[in-house]
Amino acid sequence: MQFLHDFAQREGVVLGWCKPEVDSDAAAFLAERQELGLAAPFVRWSPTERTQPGLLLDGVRTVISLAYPYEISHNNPDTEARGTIARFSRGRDYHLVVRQKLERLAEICQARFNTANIACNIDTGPLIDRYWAAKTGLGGYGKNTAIITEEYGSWVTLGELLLDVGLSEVQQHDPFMAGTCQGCNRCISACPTGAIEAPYRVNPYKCLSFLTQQKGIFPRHYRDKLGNRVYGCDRCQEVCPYNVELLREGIKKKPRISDDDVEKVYPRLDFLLGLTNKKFKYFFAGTALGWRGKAVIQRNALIAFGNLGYLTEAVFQAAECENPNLRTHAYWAISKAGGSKNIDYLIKRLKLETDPEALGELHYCLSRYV
Ligand code: B12
Ligand code: SF4
Ligand code: SF4
Repeated sequence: MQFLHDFAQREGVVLGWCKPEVDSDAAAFLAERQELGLAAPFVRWSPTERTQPGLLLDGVRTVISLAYPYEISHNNPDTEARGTIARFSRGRDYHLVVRQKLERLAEICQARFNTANIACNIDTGPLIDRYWAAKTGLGGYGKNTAIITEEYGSWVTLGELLLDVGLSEVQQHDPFMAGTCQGCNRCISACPTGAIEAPYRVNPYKCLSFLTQQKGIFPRHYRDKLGNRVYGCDRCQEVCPYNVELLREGIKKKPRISDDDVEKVYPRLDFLLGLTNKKFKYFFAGTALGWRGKAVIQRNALIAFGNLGYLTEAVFQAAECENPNLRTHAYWAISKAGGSKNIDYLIKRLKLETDPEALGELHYCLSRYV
């Protein structure tokens, strides 16, 4: 399948392909996670839909898995209070980039095999991307559940192309066969919240990546662990031996994010808190965190302020804004900074706060001081 090798080379991606054989172990694994209440709540597909490509494309005979390496270099530029955006969300939205690559490949397959019966799947689609990547041998599971490729470590995002044509050189790997992962357990030890409860088992409700994306109150017992992350978490990948060297060197094939884009990589926390809806769209539409909306990112920025022990006027403005969720997290940040002036400010807010949740937070924060 030289044309696939050529495509991968030209587009700077990794490809693997396999037959769409249904694997009952995978569906059983997903069903078990669901029964234990450990499936991510925003995934609405059933275990059967997630493991059977035939439900997405009638007559499917091949699944091509694609791994797209994203930008990973860039260091926090200066000492200003800044947040960190996880690498998969930096630069152009990977959903768009992977879809574009899959569509380009679809056009080539269409012309070559004279078939229009082709489907793309990415991220929010039914198929479980990592499973198909492992099955095609494109990469293998790490204990942190990430797919690790030889060339780009686990710094890749994934998608699939489904074809009603059989291909040669198919790889048929057993996804649940240990092999790629060196088993060093560094990811498990480094995870700030203990979310990797056992090898190959991540509890999403403990995972900071999940928590930074959830709306509402950020669980109090995980706020300290968040550090300055405002979207996603890379810790269990940063320590993986497959990734460490790449982090030092960067992924050379990819264009670097320009230095002008620093606010999309390490945004100043003040800048985030000052964003209007229009400005948020201007900066973050077209990135993978654009869909999440401004309020969640600002909530995370307030927690980051608290963890850095650093306050600016923007935090006090958030403590008096219209959004009770932001007020709640601003109170937490102010109380973390401590100091009699800040505590007096929180005491004054007791008389003015009307939202029950925010008032509860004020009482909690003050109980540590008075
Ligand atoms: C829900 C989801 C999440 C949830 C839950 C993740 C989880 N591990 O359960 C949350 C929000 C926490 C999350 C976080 C992240 N995610 Co996410 N996420 C998804 C999504 C939408 C569905 C995944 C899912 O439902 N998995 C179900 C669970 C049960 O599967 P699993 O945890 O991977 O478990 C597998 C292994 O345990 C394996 N297995 C089981 N037993 C055994 C035994 C052995 C011996 C072996 C070898 C394997 C094995 O089989 C399971 C089935 O795949 C996918 C996109 C998609 N459509 O697939 C992206 C996806 C998995 N996420 C991705 C990314 C990039 C991330 C983050 C790195 C983002 C970040 N920097 O913040 C983190 C990493 C956290 C982590 N350690 O997994 C990429 C993964 C790329 C890669 N290289 O693997 C995906 C594929 C998105 C994409 N299209 O590129 N994610
Ligand atoms: S850090 Fe070690 S145990 Fe974890 S995925 Fe990487 S090689 Fe495997
Ligand atoms: S992404 Fe962060 S919180 Fe989630 S499992 Fe990895 S290290 Fe733990």
